Amino acid sequence: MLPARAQFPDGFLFGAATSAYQIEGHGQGGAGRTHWDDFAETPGNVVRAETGAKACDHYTRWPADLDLIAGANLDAYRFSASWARVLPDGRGAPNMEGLDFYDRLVDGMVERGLKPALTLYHWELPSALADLGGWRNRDIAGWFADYAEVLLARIGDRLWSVVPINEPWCVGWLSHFLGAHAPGVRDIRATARAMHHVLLAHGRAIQAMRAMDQPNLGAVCNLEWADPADASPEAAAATARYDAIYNRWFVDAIFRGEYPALALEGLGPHMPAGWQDDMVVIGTPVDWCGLNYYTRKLVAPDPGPWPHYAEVEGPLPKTQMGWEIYPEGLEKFLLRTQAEHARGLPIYITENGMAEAGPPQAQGTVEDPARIDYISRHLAAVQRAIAAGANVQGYFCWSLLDNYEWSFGYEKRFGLVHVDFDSLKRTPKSSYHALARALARND
Ligand code: IFM
Repeated sequence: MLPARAQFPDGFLFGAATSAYQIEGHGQGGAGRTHWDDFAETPGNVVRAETGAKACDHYTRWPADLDLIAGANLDAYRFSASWARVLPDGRGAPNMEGLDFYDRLVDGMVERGLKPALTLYHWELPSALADLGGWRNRDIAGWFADYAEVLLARIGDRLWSVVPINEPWCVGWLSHFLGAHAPGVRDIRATARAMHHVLLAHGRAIQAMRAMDQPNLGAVCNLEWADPADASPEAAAATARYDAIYNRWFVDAIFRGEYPALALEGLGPHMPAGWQDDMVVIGTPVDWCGLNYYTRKLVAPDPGPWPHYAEVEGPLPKTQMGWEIYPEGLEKFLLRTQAEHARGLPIYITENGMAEAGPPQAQGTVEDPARIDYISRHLAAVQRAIAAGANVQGYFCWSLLDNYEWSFGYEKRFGLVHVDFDSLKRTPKSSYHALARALARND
């Protein structure tokens, strides 16, 4: 059973999150080509080579989707805009149809009493900019700030909050070191540059938005709790290195203006010249700290090249993604974030949820008790962190709809609402109904 709204502090915000490429249907409305289209069309990168061309067809079905959010008694909707829908070539002439779409969408949220929480970039880089080196090219920081200005000049007046980049670790490390996301590069020099330029773009966009008097600007990083696979000093050292790269690089830069030494050990020699001079821009103050949390990792030493670690399968129950369910990690991160990074600023859990497969039953219901249990255990972790003094002010569930789970295509189902990817019919799952009951206001 999910804890009721009344069991959280007054004003605590509940929301659902999605992203543009994962739900909109990027093949419609004049959007430009993105590096995810290129990545997916390269054999072997994505399950069944699926793309976001159709996705959930949110582009035309958005009014019904917003009704679903309001119907779950949620307060806010965390959505993203596609850079390539707004500026098909990443720069230059805007796609008016794209701007009109986001204008209508934001109006639709306001009409339903939902707070619009915008993310400017959730991974669909225009291919025209990828051709110029994408995140490896320092100029991307300026292109990104220009895109922020174009979009916010149109919709900024109605937004509750804005975040420049979703999960910079995925933009930098996952996409340029592990090669598991677009552009699928595996190169340490590209990694160092992408991990720095994505932060520079964040800082430049924050400055551009401050100059426009845009309120309530945040940063959203994904964190995975790291535990050593055994009690050896070598495992402890590997875990500290993993933690530095994954969980400290981005938040240390944004909230402390520095990079962790353990990560610089390997990335330092590959950083762009003069990177130290950018740290003031990167550390431009924000108004809140967003944290996306799903799982933890067990880490062992590895004899290979830096960073000399390997992930080891853990013993805990797992989701459809194979990710261990570990709510204690969320509690620990909230307390660490409060002490070391947010330091009094509001903290939001901007994504949390699980993938679980389950088809609709004959009577048109989808039973997902494991998701209810997952959310309820993570909300309990939030309550414990609040009781221990963390300034947590909201929780967003990932995700409203089953959607395009990147290199896993449409196979992994994170939604509170089931989507039939042939008919595009939406069926709220039992977790959706449980959330609606827990969040109902009795006044
Ligand atoms: O689907 C993703 C989302 O795009 C970013 N955060 C994690 C989710 C689940 O993998």
